[in-house]
Order: sequence, then C-alpha cells, then structure tokens
Amino acid sequence: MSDCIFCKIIERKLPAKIVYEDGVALAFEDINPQAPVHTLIIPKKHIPTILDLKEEDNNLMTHLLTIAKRVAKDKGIAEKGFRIVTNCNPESGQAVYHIHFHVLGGRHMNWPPG
Ligand code: DGP
Repeated sequence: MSDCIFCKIIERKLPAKIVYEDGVALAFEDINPQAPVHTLIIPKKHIPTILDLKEEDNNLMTHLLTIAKRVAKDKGIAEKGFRIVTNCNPESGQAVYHIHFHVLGGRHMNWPPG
C-alpha cells in the first residue's frame, strides 16, 4: 500500500535494521525501542489490523509467531522471558495500520501493561 510506512520498509523505500526476511514476512528493529530488545514482525501482505484477518491468513499469522520465537532465541531473551504484543485500533495505541507483532524483552515486563 503506497502510504504505509511498513510497506515502504518492505520495498526498501524507507531504511530499517532488518534482522530476518523471507518470502512472506519481515522482522526489523523498532525505531523507538521500549525495551533492550524491541523487534517488529510483519507480514509482507498489507493487512491493516487484526480485525481484517481472514481465515486464509491463519498460516501466515502462525508463521509470524514462529519468527517471533526465532528472534527471541537469537537475541537471547527466550529463556528469561519476553512479550509479544499486537495493538488494534486507537485505544490500544496502534499507530501503524499494517499488522505487526512487537517482540519485547531484555528487562522485566510489568503487568498490567500501561
Ligand atoms: P503500534 O503503536 O503498535 O502501531 O506500533 C508501531 C511501532 O512502529 C512503534 O513502536 C514505532 C514503530 N515505527 C514507526 N515508524 C517506524 C519506522 O519508520 N521504522 C521503524 N523501524 N519503526 C517504526
């Protein structure tokens, strides 16, 4: 989608520190990290929010979780603990309307989240 920041990162029209890529997904470092590890996992397919998912996207979303697991292991936070977050719509704080998982770790996570 032409005005989507994350689509521009996929197309290399915007720079990002990419840590993983395959045919359907991309992982890159968040520009405004909220923890020592803060990586975003996105599908290459433009899907605005969780509410827009279709049954045909089930495998894709599971694949994103597999990448999140891989990122957590690669960054050494898997055993200590980490958090996967996805925001949906304004009250959640969603700023970029291209589905993404935040992988956060490297510090103690509080609950409830802010
Ligand atoms: P959310 O609020 O859940 O939509 O999270 C969007 C995240 O995207 C936020 O943590 C900051 C990050 N972000 C926004 N613009 C850019 C960008 O241009 N590059 C990178 N690497 N991250 C971005």
